[in-house]
Amino acid sequence: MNTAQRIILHLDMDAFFASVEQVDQPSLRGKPVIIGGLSDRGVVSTASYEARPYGIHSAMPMATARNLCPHGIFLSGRRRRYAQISRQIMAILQDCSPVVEKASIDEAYMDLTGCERLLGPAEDIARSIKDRIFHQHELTCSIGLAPNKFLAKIGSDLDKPDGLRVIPPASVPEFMASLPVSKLPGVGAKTVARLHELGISTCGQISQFSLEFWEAKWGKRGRALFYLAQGQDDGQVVPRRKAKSCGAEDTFARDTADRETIKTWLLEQSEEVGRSLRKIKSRGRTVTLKIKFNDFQTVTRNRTLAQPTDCTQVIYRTVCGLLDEMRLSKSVRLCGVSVSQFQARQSQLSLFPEQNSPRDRNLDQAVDTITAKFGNRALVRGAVLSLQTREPSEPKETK
Ligand code: TTP
Ligand code: MG
Repeated sequence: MNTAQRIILHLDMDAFFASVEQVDQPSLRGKPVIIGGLSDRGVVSTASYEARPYGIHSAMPMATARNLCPHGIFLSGRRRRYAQISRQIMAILQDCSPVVEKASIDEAYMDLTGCERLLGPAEDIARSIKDRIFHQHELTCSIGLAPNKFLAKIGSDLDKPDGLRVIPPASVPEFMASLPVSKLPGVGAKTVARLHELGISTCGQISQFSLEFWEAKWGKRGRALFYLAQGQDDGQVVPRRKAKSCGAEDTFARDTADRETIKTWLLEQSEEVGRSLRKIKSRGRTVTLKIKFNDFQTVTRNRTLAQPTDCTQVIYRTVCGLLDEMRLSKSVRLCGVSVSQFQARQSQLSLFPEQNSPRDRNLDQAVDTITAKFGNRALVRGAVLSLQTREPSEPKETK
């Protein structure tokens, strides 16, 4: 494996959700801000750097976080706002290089190999990315630069927050020698314990045993461990494939069996899905309704339309029809809408009339124009607003 030729950048935003809140609400700056589910079963999504000295971290039960930092500011978070900022950050990266792989809502890899001739040294590119993100969003990020994805990701974590760590190829053996085994991807608490039994706590110690030793011990996993411990990884930076479906779902703060409440959520989700489809200039033929009951049983129902659609009203009417046909024997915990089976837009006249009326299309256009100008929350169809003042949804954040 030859990893010396590539220059890989990994970028990860600092305390992402909490930092966005601190930018949008300046009164929160410098304060411990904790984002997550605020109900009894809620967990922490993230905490600002001011909250971290109290021991608060992602995935911790919210009740524990409240005990650790009673004066903290606890917020349920605004997923769509974070997704919007995430898209804008990815656009800044794509401006520098087309080879950008979005790894999660706040992290991405870039392959800068060959970019240096055009854009200057990789470290300068990294600094200019950090500057642009800060100037446009007042947000800081941390970047790792290394000969492969694995090392770049480790690098971005080393000097957080607002870090920039370069791991040159020549320094890799020394860097790996002292790196704790727990930093290796796929090495969880169990593997760490088994390695400790062998007297191994650093990657350097793994490398003291031969490839044959690790293969005999743990097979394929042992082989992967051996190469990773030497800082070798030939994973490619793969720009995301085009979406095959577009969806939105929400977990309710309180389970409900009330169809009208569910339909109001379906309207907001249809709005979101329709807007996304129009933005990416795609239309889909299959509309799917997803319902998760309070015992976690999940049911999906779908309908294939005669014509592909990107129209909010068509999506909404279809999922409402599917809901009407569904028996709600138990309370519902989550509902979701998705559209799939994308088809290219056709300019020639269709044999079938559009299922959405000109009035629906005009309404979609008006909503899109206003949200493009003022953000996604600027205009939400009336029914959604009346629901939101009654019952905010629990955020469901996944990385
Ligand atoms: P991370 O990058 O893991 O965390 P972070 O950006 O908040 O903090 P750091 O400076 O250490 O990178 O995750 C990015 C966002 O993803 C985070 O702000 C909230 C969300 N998230 C969850 O919702 N649940 C989780 O368990 C984790 C780890 C993250
Ligand atoms: Mg982050």
